[in-house]
Amino acid sequence: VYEVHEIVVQKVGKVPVAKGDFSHLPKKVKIFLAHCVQLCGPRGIYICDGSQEEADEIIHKLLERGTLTRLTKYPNSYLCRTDPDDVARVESKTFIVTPNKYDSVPHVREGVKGTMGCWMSPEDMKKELDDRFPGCMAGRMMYVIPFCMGPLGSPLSKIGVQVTDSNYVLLCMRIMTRVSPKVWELLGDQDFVKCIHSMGCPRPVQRRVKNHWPCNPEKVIIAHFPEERKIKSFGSGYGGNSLLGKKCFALRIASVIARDEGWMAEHMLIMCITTPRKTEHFVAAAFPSACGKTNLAMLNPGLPGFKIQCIGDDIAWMKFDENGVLHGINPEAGFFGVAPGTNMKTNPNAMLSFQSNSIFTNVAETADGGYFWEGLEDEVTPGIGIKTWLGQPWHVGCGGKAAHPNSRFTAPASQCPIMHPRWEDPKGVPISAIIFGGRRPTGVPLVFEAKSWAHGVMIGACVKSEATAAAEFQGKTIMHDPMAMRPFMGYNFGHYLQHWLDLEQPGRKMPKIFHVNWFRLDEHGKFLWPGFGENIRVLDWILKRVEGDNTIAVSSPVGWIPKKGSIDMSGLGNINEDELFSLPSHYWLDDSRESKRFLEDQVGSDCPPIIMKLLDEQEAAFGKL
Ligand code: GTP
Ligand code: SPV
Ligand code: MN
Repeated sequence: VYEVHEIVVQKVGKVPVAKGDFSHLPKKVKIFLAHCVQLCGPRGIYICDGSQEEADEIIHKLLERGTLTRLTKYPNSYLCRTDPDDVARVESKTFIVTPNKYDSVPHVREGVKGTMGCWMSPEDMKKELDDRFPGCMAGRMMYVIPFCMGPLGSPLSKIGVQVTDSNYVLLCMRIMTRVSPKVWELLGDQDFVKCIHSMGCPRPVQRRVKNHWPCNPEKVIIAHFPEERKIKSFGSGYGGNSLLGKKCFALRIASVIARDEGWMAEHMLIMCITTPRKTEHFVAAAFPSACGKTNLAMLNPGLPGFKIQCIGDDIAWMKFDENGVLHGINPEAGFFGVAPGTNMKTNPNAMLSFQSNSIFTNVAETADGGYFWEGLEDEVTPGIGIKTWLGQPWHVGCGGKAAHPNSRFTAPASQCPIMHPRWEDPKGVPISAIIFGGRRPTGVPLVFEAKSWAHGVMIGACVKSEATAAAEFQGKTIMHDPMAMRPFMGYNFGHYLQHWLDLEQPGRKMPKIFHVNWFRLDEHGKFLWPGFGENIRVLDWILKRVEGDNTIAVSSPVGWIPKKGSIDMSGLGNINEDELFSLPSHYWLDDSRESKRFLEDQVGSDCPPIIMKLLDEQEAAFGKL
């Protein structure tokens, strides 16, 4: 043990420790850092403590360099423009690495390209990484970030250590996770998730740096090693590619840990609804990226007598407790939310969360030092000068987009005015319903309810949505995004479905499962449903069902659907309820067949038979109508 320590100190000894006390770090951390130093060759090590002073120092540097612009309209808030080639997650370069391919991805039909995750063999990945990481931090500082996903000390929380050569990443990690020296104490000699991130732009730089945002788009790679609990990310500084606590750890690595330990790591918001009946319910909801989780989690109810409180807006870790009740925590500490569309009408609580201490990435800027994006037209001084996310002059009505469609705000969750007092409860909150949804322009009604847990798993497996700007896809194609987890699966999706099915056990109180669709269009391409705050009306119906109201639902081939008139439409004006709730047989026959084909092609023999059986039954039921 002593020798290991000596060797590590010698290896690290070559580079100065610019900040922090290397010698008192846990032994396993020292060994990890020695490996990172040897591999990446930084000019120094900076051990972060997460303090405000530390952030101030980094911000000062980034303002001088031009990476950040101060938004003078709000205290301690900044705009960051990335390289225009580094604006979203890169799914095609995101890999799960396991010796056995089928631990990572399902058996897809021969000749079909798998879409439920990308696998690479350890040997091939070694070649890719050897071509990128050696010396990748030359001339740069290596920041060491100790972070906790979940409340410090919660039995549901997990610890990670990220090294990165991006100080933007450090600033965002400080908001999105709990960065603290207490993590070192909590960690002791336990294992942790090892996160290595580099912009892939060693000095002297080879590539022209745009917007003071060094990156390496041609060489982006994001590699996950579930067995070693390790993540290596290269070439991109963008959110889901670089804030490794978020999608890489809290979903891809954590989904594997969750399977092994019997819990769930899901792409879900958690919210609390207090009804006029004074009942309080926590629900979790999974929608694909940019399909409305943040908006639902902070909804401003359009009906009187309801109160909404937020626990989390993107990721939920959930585990059945000793009484068989599913409890969930939000492993994150901040919001990395879609900016466009957010305004005081659609999501006032999000707006109030980022009035200070926030970072805005790829949004536009007003001449009076404020942020701007599509949707804020009525909330800025009329006629004010605007600079787009690319730095070009722009004004309302001149065409083109001011903000990138995937521009985001990064804000501390603690600043959201409606955080639930228990949002950091180490035990988590009891979950009474799970909701799936997506952008479904045709065929799919506003809400329906699964008939059983297994039926709910089938409904989750058939989640589809229009592609959004959160990843590299173009155009409005409808894509399968089962459980809203397609881009975030850490293991074979068929095994994941089986894991969900296996969670149903005697003595457990299984949450009811629902499907919602806020995005159905009429024949003119207009939304049939006002959405946002009015979604409370659907939640109201859902909660009445959770409370056991059997008078408001009727059976249909997709599950329970609202009895006519059972959703409160008061004050909404003209809603075409018949169209909003219709279940066109021809559509659902096609859709059932298409979903079966998807599962046969993409999940193959790994798909639990019950899922196919339930889809067969659905198809047969529509065939009879
Ligand atoms: P990620 O952070 O990518 O996981 O996204 P998200 O699921 O949190 O989506 P978010 O709430 O940020 O919403 C994305 C976009 O959908 C925004 O532009 C919203 O304005 C829009 N949106 C959200 N809810 C609704 C709704 O109820 N109706 C309509 N029409 N649009 C909505
Ligand atoms: C998503 O794409 O689902 C996000 C943003 O929440 S990112 O962190 O980039 O994954
Ligand atoms: Mn998300």
